[in-house]
Amino acid sequence: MKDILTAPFLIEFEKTASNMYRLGWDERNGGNISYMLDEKEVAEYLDLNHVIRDIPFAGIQSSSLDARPVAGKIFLVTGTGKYFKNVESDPETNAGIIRIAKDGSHAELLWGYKDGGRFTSELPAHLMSHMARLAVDPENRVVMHCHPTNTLAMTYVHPLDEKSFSHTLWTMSTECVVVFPEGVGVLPWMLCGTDEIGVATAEKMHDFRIVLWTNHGIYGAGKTLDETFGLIETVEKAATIYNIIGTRPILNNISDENMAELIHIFHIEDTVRWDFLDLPEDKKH
Ligand code: 2HA
Ligand code: ZN
Repeated sequence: MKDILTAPFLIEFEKTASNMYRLGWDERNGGNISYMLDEKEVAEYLDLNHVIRDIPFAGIQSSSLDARPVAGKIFLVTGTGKYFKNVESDPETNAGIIRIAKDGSHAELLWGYKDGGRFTSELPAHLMSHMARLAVDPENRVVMHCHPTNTLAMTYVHPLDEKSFSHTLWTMSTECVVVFPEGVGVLPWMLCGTDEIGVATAEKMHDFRIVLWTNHGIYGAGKTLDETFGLIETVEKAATIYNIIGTRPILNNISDENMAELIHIFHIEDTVRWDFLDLPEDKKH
């Protein structure tokens, strides 16, 4: 059996947490990551028949979380109350590897949460988001939540409707429409850690890989840690430019016609939200 601390998936996870921390996205115990692992890969490092302990989905109502679509799946997940700052130096305490039980009713701990801890309180939102993303993209593996400063600030001052929020972000950097052509989903302020916010996030995840939580942060989903990190990084960059511009008048903007050119050059005609642009019908395809 190989040493789990040398596993590439764990090392990449640790480095991602460190990068997110250094970018100021995860103060204190803010943020959480869940990463669906490949069972065969995990079996090189852990005895999959050895369950350290069962962890109930405490506080999660079975009526809203039916985890059966991900039963048997293995996830690497940050721990509740743990700091992103410390994941890299002590992954076994600050993260854990869990398998969703066969009947979807609880999780089996295979490694980690060494101090008796458990997974993030946001696990309902994560699992519901995984299931929602997997339904539209079978290759989705990652759900990431964090508190990027500028995106958060923008939710205080920008109208929250998805068309206008997405459009503003698209105009803040030429690459934005290419990186997230579906735009971003936006939720109003909601109580975090609850089934309700989990259900609302997962509903948005059918249409978006990025869901903003007003006055709180961001949920991102993707096929890899890099892709998901890069998505959030691009949104946060756009929000930073928005905040730097502030209330000064914009003299030179990216027009919807410019965006149509980008859409054609990058062949994202089928994924872009055309209804988030104001273009005549004949310019939309
Ligand atoms: O886990 O970010 O939303 C800490 C949080 C909760
Ligand atoms: Zn949070």
